Amino acid sequence: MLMKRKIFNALAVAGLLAGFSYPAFSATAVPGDLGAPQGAPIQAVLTSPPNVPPPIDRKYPARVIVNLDIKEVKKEIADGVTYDFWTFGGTVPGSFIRVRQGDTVELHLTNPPDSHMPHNIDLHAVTGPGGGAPLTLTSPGHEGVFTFKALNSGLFVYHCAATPVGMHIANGMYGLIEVDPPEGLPKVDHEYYVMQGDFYTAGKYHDQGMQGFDMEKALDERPTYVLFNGREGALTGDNALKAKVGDSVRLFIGNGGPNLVSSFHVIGAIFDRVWDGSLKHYEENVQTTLIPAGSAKVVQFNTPVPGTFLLVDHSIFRTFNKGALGMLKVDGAPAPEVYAPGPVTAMAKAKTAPAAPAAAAAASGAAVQSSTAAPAHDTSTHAQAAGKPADLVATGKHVFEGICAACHQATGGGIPTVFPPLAKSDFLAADPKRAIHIVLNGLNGKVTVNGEHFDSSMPPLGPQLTDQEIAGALTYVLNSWGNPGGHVSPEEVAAARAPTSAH
Ligand code: HEC
Ligand SMILES: [Cu+2]
Repeated sequence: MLMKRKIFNALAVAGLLAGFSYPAFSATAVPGDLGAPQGAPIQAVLTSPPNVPPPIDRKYPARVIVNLDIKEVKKEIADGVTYDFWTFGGTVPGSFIRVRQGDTVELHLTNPPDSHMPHNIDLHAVTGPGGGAPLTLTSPGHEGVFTFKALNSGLFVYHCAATPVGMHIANGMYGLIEVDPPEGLPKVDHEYYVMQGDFYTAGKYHDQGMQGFDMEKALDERPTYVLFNGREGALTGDNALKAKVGDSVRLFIGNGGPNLVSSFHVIGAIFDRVWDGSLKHYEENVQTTLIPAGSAKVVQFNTPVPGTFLLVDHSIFRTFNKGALGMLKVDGAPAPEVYAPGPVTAMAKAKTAPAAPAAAAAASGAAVQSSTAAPAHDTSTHAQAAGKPADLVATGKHVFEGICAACHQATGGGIPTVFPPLAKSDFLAADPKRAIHIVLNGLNGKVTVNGEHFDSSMPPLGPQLTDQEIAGALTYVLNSWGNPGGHVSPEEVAAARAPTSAH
């Protein structure tokens, strides 16, 4: 690095000696250059994820000052698991930077005295060797400064490139810089900042306590965690991204790596537009978009239907077993003309007594893996014949594994922060009959199960399951995994379906 720096300086000096002087170049001769900076220098607005600085409506190129502070911080990577992160601005990903094409960016990188490492910054928005890294290598207690002109519009990754580069990135040293085109981007209701990264801890997934970096796992590209915004749960529950029915949402979505390529997908949404590179051209109607390590895309979609939409890496074990899960909660009235359960068939009606309020189901977006609902129908004939508790449990096991296990897991253990456990659930034990209403009508909002908080949504299953099947599933749950036992009868389910019909 030092070597390169010397060579670079030597070349610059040689250039000057040879009679070059930079202003002698015509400013507009460089493609993408919009001329000399005008007006007083501007202090860049930086934001922490998932927030994005406001769009730039300035009509001229300016000199923009970016003050980026390195922070080495100990933080939770998952509940009860801590990790020593290295960051730009204290967060993973680092502070979001937004400038306009043609701007001259003066970047100040400070490394505080209590840091342990030298760091630098390579911005993919830079045209110049090393993207700024050789000019910004900064020891603890120092500041590195360099200036570049943002010649290309687009969304770009920045990262630390100090040795060992992989380790600096694996520890969280990356972020995004958006270079708005001169005419700006189309207006949307929400812009959010999300970045995927893979993490290599000494212990296994969810091993508690402080976890060090595991170089061997990193070399083998075997991450312990794959995360959005540097922490499991950074974008779920209370931290979910938010929108209202009818809004337009734009995600600035990056992948810091260091190793994995992301198959970014939002369950239940189609990206109306995906920009890669130039913000002039876009792909339409994209279901899953590939984001290479060290790259970023802008995706945009509308939210006409309420509910919870899951942000995932469609290399899906990463989502359900390594933490790569985010949520977008869309509030508003159901839109049954776009998304609704049913229509309920005559046969289903006969089985289920008065039909449950079907439109409510449309409000629930948690229809994750809802195709697993199919096996339940195989059991329905059998279920109709079943009556004794032993048969109920057999039916119930089948229903549970076909439907409930998709979320609550076959072990009943649930998924931290997203799906509560049913095994030894204190919430279930406190009022087993309440569970009948939960399965019939779904459950939204905050619940606490075994001390863990959940703020998610379970879809109503009343329209889809018979009284027999629901009674069976709950009886099976109550008698499995060390739960207190007990029995829910089909009659109790039938009564709960129609609490007000007293004829
Ligand atoms: C699509 C995912 C999903 C499916 C399928 C599902 N649940 Fe749930 N369930 C949830 C979520 C999410 C919650 C917590 C809702 C909240 O946070 O408000 C929940 C909560 C519960 C609770 C109360 C909390 C607890 O842990 O005791 C019970 C009981 C329950 N579900 C039982 C079932 C049963 C039985 C089935 C199958 C018949 C089932 N669920 C199917 C997602 C699901
Ligand atoms: Cu670094």
